[in-house]
Amino acid sequence: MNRKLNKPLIMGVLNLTPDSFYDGGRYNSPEEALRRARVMIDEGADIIDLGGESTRPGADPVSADEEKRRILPVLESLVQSTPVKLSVDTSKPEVARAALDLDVDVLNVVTGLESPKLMRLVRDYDCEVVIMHMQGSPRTMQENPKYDNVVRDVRDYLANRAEQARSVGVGSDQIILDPGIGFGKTLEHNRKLLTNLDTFKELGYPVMIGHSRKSFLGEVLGRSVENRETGTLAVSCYLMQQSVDLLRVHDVGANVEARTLYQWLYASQDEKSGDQNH
Ligand code: HH2
Repeated sequence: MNRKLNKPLIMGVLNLTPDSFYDGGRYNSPEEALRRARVMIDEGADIIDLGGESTRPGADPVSADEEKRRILPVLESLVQSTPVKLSVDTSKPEVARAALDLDVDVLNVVTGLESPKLMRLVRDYDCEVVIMHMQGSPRTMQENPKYDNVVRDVRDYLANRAEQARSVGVGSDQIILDPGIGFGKTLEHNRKLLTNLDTFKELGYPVMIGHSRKSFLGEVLGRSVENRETGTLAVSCYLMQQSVDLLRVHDVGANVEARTLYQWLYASQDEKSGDQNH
């Protein structure tokens, strides 16, 4: 069994917003944001995901101009100075195009790549895209989320979005799928998704999970958002065991350490199975 060295990839979250549920308001200037990005890169992030609009439950949308004003100066500096991949978390074609013009590698689209314009941008710029499932919109998504069967419904939705993207010429190697933990999901919905990840892996695309510091951890542990790093790490280790391909997290250093230990443990298992084969 040969596990790829950097698996899962660790995507570090960098929100340039006043109101994100954990890091909102922390990086108010491009200088502070760049400093944070450099820390995450030093800690071993494989990808940095820049966000200019909070999608936390109840969040109000912001204009494309405001999102660009928040993201583009930081993205421009990072593109010139960092060795890691860069991603932009946006659902607006205008913001996506401006980021792609600056050479961003990944578009992280929490609205399922439903916009044909965004789909064409992904095809034309040949970037990677995270297609995430959300029920409803951030403003109301947690009011009363309902599914016939959450695992099947989310899987069918993601399969359909990926197929739609392929039909306009997006390559299979560009697509990453994400069931969208906490986006129009109850505690039980989140648990069902997290315990049926094979169903998503079977679609044949890399799978990403964004569980970091989310409210399901608070509900289970009774912890505030500031005190959910340990809970996040516990779930990260479980996700590594489930062969998830990318983890989107706020605490990059801790997750990279967990991955190093996980790989070390599996390297010893690989040696054992190698011995048995001789
Ligand atoms: N979660 C958040 C934002 N973007 N993208 C993907 N693909 N998957 C996720 O689970 C995901 C995401 C929410 O987290 P955060 O960015 O920290 O908060 P906010 O939306 O309040 O800015």
